Amino acid sequence: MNFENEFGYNVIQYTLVSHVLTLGYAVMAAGLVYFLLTMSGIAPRYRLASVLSAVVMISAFFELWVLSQRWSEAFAWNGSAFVNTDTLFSNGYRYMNWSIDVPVLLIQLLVVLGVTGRRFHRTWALFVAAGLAMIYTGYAGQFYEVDRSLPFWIWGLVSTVFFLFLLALVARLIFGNLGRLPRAARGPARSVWWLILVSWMLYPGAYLMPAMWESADGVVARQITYTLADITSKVIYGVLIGVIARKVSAAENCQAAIEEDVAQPRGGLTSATSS
Ligand code: RET
Repeated sequence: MNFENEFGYNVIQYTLVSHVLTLGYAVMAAGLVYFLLTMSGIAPRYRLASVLSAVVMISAFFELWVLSQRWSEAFAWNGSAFVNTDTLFSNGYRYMNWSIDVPVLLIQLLVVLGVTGRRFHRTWALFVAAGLAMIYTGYAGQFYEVDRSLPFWIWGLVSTVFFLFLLALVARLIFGNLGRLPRAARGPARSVWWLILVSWMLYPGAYLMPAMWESADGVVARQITYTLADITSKVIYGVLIGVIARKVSAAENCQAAIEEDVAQPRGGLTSATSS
């Protein structure tokens, strides 16, 4: 039993969730095309960042697709509301997806910040270990979200410790490497920090939703929160990582990156002054 299976839904509530889950996987498909097609403007040594964005898109696409299918199978119209069938809806699929995406998202950061050698492997291992620990302790806790007995709070708390550790690691990594980035890439790198801070915080918010808003509207709010978190932490994040990779590539004299830089001034007069 999960939070979502506790309630019946009116037409608006049911359809909102259905639409928002569809938006989720549609954005992942769009992101996949974007990341693959913009790869050519990045120097080969940073292209791994685009490949990893594509990996994130594929895994999230399938997870959100399955979740969306589950939503429509788990409830049926009974003449006055959408009520439970014998299929359960579960956010557990999301946690399985995070076990792929969280390590991959963090490794992208190492690639574009130009961390190499022993430092790369050490931070890589810490990211994977702390990321998986955060996810699987949270996964254990979410099984108790309906009665919210002790395990819900204990596992949630343990997961939060790993989360804070990861945030500290990311902050140190970004701000410690800012000086090694070309000037044009420093702004986007700072934005990546704020994006991670805000978008990752939405996930514990969704975990806590049963405790804050125990109703069908709470379920709608939770799925909107998850989708917002997914789009920002995976797609917008990937776009920013790509911007950094292109700036670094251009600064390292990668011809393709220089030619594809749409923000590069064209020279000459603008149409407003020339006419
Ligand atoms: C849990 C359990 C409750 C406490 C905390 C959590 C944090 C989850 C996070 C998930 C991030 C997921 C991402 C996925 C992208 O693909 C596990 C909900 C702190 C931070 C970034």
